[in-house]
Formats: sequence, structure tokens, C-alpha cells
Amino acid sequence: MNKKAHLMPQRKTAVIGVASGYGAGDSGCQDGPEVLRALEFLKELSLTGNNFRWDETIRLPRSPEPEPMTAVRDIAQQLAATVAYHLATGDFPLVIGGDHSCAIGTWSGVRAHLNTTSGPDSRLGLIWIDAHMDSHTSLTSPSQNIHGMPLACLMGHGDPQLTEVACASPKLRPEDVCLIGVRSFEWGEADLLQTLGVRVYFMDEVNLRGMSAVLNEARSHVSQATIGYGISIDLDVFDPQEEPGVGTPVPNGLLRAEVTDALASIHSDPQLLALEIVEYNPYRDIHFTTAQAVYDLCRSLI
Ligand SMILES: [Mn+2]
Repeated sequence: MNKKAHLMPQRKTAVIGVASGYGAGDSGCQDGPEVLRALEFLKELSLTGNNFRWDETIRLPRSPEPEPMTAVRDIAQQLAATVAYHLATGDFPLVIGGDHSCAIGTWSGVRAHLNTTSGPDSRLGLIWIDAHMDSHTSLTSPSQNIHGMPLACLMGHGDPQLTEVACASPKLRPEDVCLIGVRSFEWGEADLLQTLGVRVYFMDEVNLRGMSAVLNEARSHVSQATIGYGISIDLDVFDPQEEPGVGTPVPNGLLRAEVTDALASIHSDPQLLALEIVEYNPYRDIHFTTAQAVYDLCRSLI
């Protein structure tokens, strides 16, 4: 669909696993990247002509058990440096979580790279595909789990240990962010997003208009005034009847086929700067169904 994409030299995809469940109530997502890696499903993608390389899995020593805030911050710092490094060498970063708190590191790393190459006034877009808003601060969150806070942190709201990772806060302007597929949230985070003027495509709107129409609109929204954009996919956006292997299942979600079809329209988009797929919980997965979803998502985009 994009003629320019064919003229671009093919970027290598650097797969960065993040073995972190420190931001979640259930730490099962911690083992997600290693299970996906062991399945060797990305090897098949290399054989299709894509240049995939599993780079490294970021992890902390398991003992002593670190405190969540410290652990999430340390992981985010390491991840941001790794993402920025890969962008600087011309690779396309594919981050595989881990719980969604890793988004703090991923997008802070992209932001840090843009600061170097395009200056601090350059703008970064982000499409956040998730059943949840992940826009709590410690003042509004009932659970205090940090995986419910990363989007607020990236827009400058939250503990300075998390908002200041890699470079100055904020990393994203609210007008450069869209959420898609939201159907479970608390008033405190909804209030923040509304106050900031962030565009949220709730599940009702996606059902009404279709995923392709919504994604195309979101893509224009986040790329209009920006230098490029990223996509962060929380696997819990999918319907748990189809994809059981996620950290926090929420009924009435998207179907895999409608998402992969929609993403295929932006396959190899040169403005797509990085991709993140999170919250794979191998302990809840059945016959590696949801692992297959991760593969299909990668395949439709890269
Ligand atoms: Mn999430």
C-alpha cells in the first residue's frame, strides 16, 4: 500500500524481551518472553525474508526480590537504553513483555533517540491498543499496580522515578496519543485522559465502525504533527475466549483476524518507529494459542 516502503532499505528487527512482572498483581507475564523465544516462532519469520534477531532479554536478578517501584524503574532504564541503541544503529525495535509497565522504558528510549536525532521539540506519536487505559497515578489507582500507570507516566503524570526515565518528561504530548479497544477503566484515569484531551476509541466505537476504519484514523491522528509513531499492543485487548494467555482478561474484546487485517494496511510503514507487544501470560495460555497471536501480529506489521 505504501510505495515509499519499497524504496526503504529493509530494517533489521531487533527483538527485545522484557522478563518483568513487577508492575502486575500476577507476575506470570515475567516468563512470557522466554516462552515465546523457546517456541522459536520468530525463526520462521526470518525464513520468510524478514531480518529478525532475538537480541537479549532484560531481567533483574531474582533474589533478593526487588521492590516494585525500584524494579520497574531499573528495567525501564535498561530497556530505554537498549531501544535507543537499536534505533541509532538503524534497527527496528520489537519489544516483547512482560507486563505493560515496560512501556515506560520502550517509549522513553524512542523519545531519547528522537532528542538526539531530531531535537527535543520533535514529536512522537503512539497508538495504545488495550482493554485498559493504563493512565492511573498512585493518587488514583485502587491496586497501585504500576502496569496500570505507564501511559500517564509517559505523558508526564506520576512518580518522577518513572516519568524521568532516560530523558526529560513528558515523553508524549496528549494530542499525539490514541487509545483503541478500551472497555475496562476507573474514573480517576478516565478523568485524566479527558482533561488532557486524549482521543480514546472505546470498544463500542470500534464495534460500530470496524477496526480498520478506527486504526486508519488513529494512524493519521498520531502521525499528523509527529516525526513518527509507535504501536503498543496489550494482548488483553483481544477477546479472552479467543486469546486466554493474557495477564488481565476482559470479556468482549477484539478478534485476532480483525486486528491483523487492520494492521496489514500499515505493514512496513516507514513512519512506524517501534512495536511493543505485552502481557503474554504463558500460564494462562491454552495450547500456545495466544503465542500464535503474537506471531500473527508481528507478521502482519513487519
Ligand atoms: Mn495495558
